[in-house]
Amino acid sequence: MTDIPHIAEIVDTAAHDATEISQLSLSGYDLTPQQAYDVQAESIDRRMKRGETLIGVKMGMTSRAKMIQMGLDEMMWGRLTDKMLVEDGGEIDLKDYVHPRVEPEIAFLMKQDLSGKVSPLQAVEAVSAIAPAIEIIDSRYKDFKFNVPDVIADNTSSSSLVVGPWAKPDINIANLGMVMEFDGKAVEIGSSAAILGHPARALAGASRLVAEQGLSLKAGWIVMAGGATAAVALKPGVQVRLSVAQLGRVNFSVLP
Ligand code: OOG
Ligand code: MG
Repeated sequence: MTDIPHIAEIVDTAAHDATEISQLSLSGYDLTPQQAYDVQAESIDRRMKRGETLIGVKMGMTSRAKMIQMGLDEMMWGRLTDKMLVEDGGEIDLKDYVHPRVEPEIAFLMKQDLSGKVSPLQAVEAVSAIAPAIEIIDSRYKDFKFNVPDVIADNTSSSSLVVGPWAKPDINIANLGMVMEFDGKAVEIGSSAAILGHPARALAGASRLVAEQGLSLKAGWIVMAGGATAAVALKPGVQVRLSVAQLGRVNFSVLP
């Protein structure tokens, strides 16, 4: 028997206390992907019992750059809560994280509920706005190493997100240049096309994958499309900025 509540407590405590743990798969917990999603759901329930609310979902492994960096090739998703939001222009403290990295992303704001198999076009029709966004991922596992069930159980390394100004959804987001800077110097340069050829495919993927867990994307939720480039490790005192062509900029800084 796999003790889902016990494993959920392990990953939740690690995330809450920002403490490193060893991979579940190396600690005698060999989960199936479904059991890993059960652990994730239960660990987020624990956060909700502490007063957090669900604000959306994030997609992971939607670009080749991310798949190559992490050595995984399966699209996955995680849950976002209100406590994970960092305001545009805000500050974070590295002591609240284990070994955080940042990723340049695109965020969707849902206009209506969406669930199940939909085309990318149907997916964008359910959106009310689009924004440039930075995801701060922070695997709770030692050395940022994991297999697919490990990372799904750990809420796909979800830690924080910074969302920029919302734009009308009629902008063509197929191929927008994305530049992520540390202190004004480009550290990653990419395109929204790196996200499955078009970020709308990530949104359609989110709709399909949450339905497999009996859920739907809700009106008012944020959906993060996934990193367009490899993730970059944060350093004390760094100012991080993402500029996305036509969508604008989003930034935050790390306390020294
Ligand atoms: C898993 C999360 C991946 C993305 O945008 O691809 C992710 C990880 O790399 O730690 O957030
Ligand atoms: Mg991400």
